[in-house]
Formats: sequence, C-alpha cells, structure tokens
Amino acid sequence: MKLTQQQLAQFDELGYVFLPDCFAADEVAALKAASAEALSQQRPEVWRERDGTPRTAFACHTYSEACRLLASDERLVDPLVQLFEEEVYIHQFKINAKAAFTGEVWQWHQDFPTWNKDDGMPEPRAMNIAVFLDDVLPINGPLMIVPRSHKLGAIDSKHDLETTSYPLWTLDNEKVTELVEKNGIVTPTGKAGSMLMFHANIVHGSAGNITPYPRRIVYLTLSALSNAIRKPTRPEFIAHTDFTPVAAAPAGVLKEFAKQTTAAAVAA
Ligand SMILES: O=C(O)CCC(=O)C(=O)O
Repeated sequence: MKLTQQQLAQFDELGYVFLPDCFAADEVAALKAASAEALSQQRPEVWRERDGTPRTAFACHTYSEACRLLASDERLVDPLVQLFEEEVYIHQFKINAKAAFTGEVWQWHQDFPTWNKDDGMPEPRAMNIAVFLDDVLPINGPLMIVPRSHKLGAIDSKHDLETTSYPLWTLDNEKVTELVEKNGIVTPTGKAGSMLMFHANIVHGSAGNITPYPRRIVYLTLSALSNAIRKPTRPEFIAHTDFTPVAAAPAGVLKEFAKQTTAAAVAA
C-alpha cells in the first residue's frame, strides 16, 4: 500500500497521516485476541502501570503469530519504505493498553529524542505506525498531536522518571503552550482497524482513560536501515538490535490467518 501524493503532502505539512479502515473486522479480532493474551502474561516485556495494570506489551511480534504477521504487513511497511526510500528494520513493536478506568497518561513528547538519547539513533529516519485495536474516541485517551511541530526538529526535553512507570524524555508546559497556541491540537479518532502514521519529531501525548472503554493501540516503529541504533542502553525488547530488513508480506497473509482463527473459534 503506497501513500498518495496528497497523503505525502499532508505528512510533510502536518507531520501525520490518518488512514481509516485499513484492517477488516476479523483481522482486528485476531489482533485483539493476541493483544489480550500478550497483556495478560507475567513477563518482563509487559510493562505495568504503578497500580499493576498492564500498560504496554513490548516485542509481542517475537512470540505472537498475529503480531509477527502485522509487523511485516505491507500496509505498514510499504508507506515507510516509500518515505525513507530505503529498506527498514523493526526498532520497536508494542501494544499500549490504555486500560479502561486505569490507563495512565503519555506525557507530551517527541519520539526521536528518546530514540536518540537512549538508543543512539542518529537521525529522525524512523517512525511510529499505530493500528487501532479498539475504537479510539475523543473520551478514551486518544493520541493528541500538535500539527506541524515536526518541523522544529528535536526540542529540549527532560528525562521524566516520575510521572508514570515508564521513563520518557518529555517537554515542558511552557514549550507545549507555545506550540499549541500556534498550531492547536488534533486528536485523530476512528474505528478499530484504522491506522495513524506520525513523524518522529511530532509533539504528541495522551490523557488518562477513566472511561469504561479500553483503548488498545499497536505501535510498530520502523527505522531506515542506514539509521540503525548505535548505542542501545534499553533492554533488547524495547530497542531491538536485530537489523534484518523487513520483507513486506502481502496483506492477504494476515487476512488468511484471521480467517483461520475465526473458523477455529467457531468450530470450538
Ligand atoms: O499510546 C499512547 O497514547 C501514546 C504512545 C506514545 O506516545 C509513544 O509510544 O510514543
């Protein structure tokens, strides 16, 4: 799946592209089952909120077949190969749970400073692609994005080890206020199965979820091969050091897997 000229122009100007209805209901169901299974496990790759609720399941593409297939699906991989004009590898794969009632905030940040300072990634030639596993609503902690903020490059940030259980390089309130006064905030919301691609330097964050509606999102971070990390300090399951190029698989592969899982569930 390639981005159109219009989508490329929007990405360039605003720093994100929202792509509704990319995955069919049975694919979403297979991914949701995989996410429930991953998030329920007691293993180091499952990061928890301070109250013990699963926050993020890292690296589930290494042990879940549905996630493994998603991580090489052409719908995610092709647009990034198109943008970076070279092969890509998987820097990170995670499912953020943002659980009903207890899902916590993601502070205002850009992704690249964390990848740069913690992992030694040289350039912002990597990007997150989000696949919504639940309907993302204005009320259940959608991503909030400051359009055009990617044009500023990496902004000064501080290492925040306090606000949540997960350390992050975050922006101060004055800077966020200044950016938002100029460019506003958008919250791309939509049905499960939608995708959102956003630039490594776009300023974004999300509020806590106190609704009864969970907001699970898969994030695949793909990096240009020439941009592989140089000085990883985080665990392998957070910043991968397997730089094998991703071979994009046709969308039909995940669709077939989903069909078989649905048939098996009906037969059981
Ligand atoms: O899932 C969210 O709400 C935010 C995740 C995020 O900002 C990130 O992974 O960089």
